[in-house]
Amino acid sequence: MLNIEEIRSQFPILQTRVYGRPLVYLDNGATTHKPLVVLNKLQEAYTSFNSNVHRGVHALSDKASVEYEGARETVKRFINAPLVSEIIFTSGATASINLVAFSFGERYISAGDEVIISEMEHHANIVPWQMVCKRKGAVLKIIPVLDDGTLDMERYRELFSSRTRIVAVTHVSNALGTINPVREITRIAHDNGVPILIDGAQAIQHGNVDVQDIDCDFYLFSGHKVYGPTGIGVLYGKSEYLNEMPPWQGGGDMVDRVTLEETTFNELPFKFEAGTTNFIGAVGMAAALDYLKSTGIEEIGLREKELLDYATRKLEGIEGLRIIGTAPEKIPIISFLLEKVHMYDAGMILDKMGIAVRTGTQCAQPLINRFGTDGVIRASMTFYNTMEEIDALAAGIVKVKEMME
Ligand code: C6P
Repeated sequence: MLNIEEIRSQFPILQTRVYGRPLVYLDNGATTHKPLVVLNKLQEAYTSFNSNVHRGVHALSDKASVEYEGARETVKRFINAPLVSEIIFTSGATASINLVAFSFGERYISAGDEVIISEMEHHANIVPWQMVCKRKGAVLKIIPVLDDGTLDMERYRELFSSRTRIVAVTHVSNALGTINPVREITRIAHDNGVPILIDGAQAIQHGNVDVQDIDCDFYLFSGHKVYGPTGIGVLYGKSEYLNEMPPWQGGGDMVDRVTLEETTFNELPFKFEAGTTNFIGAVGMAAALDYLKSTGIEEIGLREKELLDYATRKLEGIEGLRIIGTAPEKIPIISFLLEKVHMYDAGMILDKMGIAVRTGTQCAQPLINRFGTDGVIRASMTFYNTMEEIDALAAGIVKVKEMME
């Protein structure tokens, strides 16, 4: 059992008041708050070892490099990657997907080839693939979403052809909360001889992720959604692909030898880390992953299931409220519509009550449109949320209805 009061005391921003009311933060899908251990680690980094990594022989640079490479080890252990050289630091999930789409695309995708994504992807896992398909003359094929917000697995199996080069799907839908069966999705791709990228931006903070167990070829996430800093993220990739893929960006640290005529590249993972990386962000993110581990990922999962069940029951009881996304396996995200109130009106009135929810397409426009609407209201919870906050949301929605209907 988690001690939620004690946990909440570790997140200073949760004490904030908004318009004089206690903050009810239900926008954790967009970004999570940071515990003191992360904030303290960032302070320690800037005040005691700030110096560029891999570049100096002096003490501070050495300490910063050790901390940075230690953060890479922490990520490797957290996702159970086989090799530390398979962990690449990026600026976030979006950058990780763009890296793969560009670099894998350069090496492996040609005119007439096919890429499979799903209808439930965040824009970050749609647009980079559209760009590479356009550049290469390749074709994007789409796994449809069923009415309950799960993937149409039958259709998925039928999408493969001898021209399929890669599958890119999300582990968890940011808009519906659906947890996809990524092991099965991966096995089907591999049965067809095709590698797979999994977008873990909404998954890694809610349950154990073991990339060897999933057997995916690429996995990625952002630091700011796992209670770490912004501007840092991770790309895990199997060396058999990363070694073959060309660099994405050129610059310092990603090189082996440079002449004015020609350059040879550094080994993994540095080949994909051009320029000064966000080494302090990496160290802060590692502190966040350690915090999650010591809090207990399993306990977090159980707590979040309780929150989801309670919130679902509460919201289902409100007349005229329709939940979009009713998959049997979900993280604590509830997207909904109110029959007679526009989502933006609802979001703005809830805000005045101190309740933060997200309104709109959730950066997943094709998915939202597939449910016959151009936006939803999304309450995304995490383990530090309370049942009282869910009560406040439900009461807030009832008030919105009273005011607007
Ligand atoms: N989703 C949300 O409110 P970045 O912006 O690079 O950290 O993450 C992009 C991204 C990629 N995949 C998924 C599944 C995501 O949910 C996100 C970010 C936020 O749902 C902000 S749009």
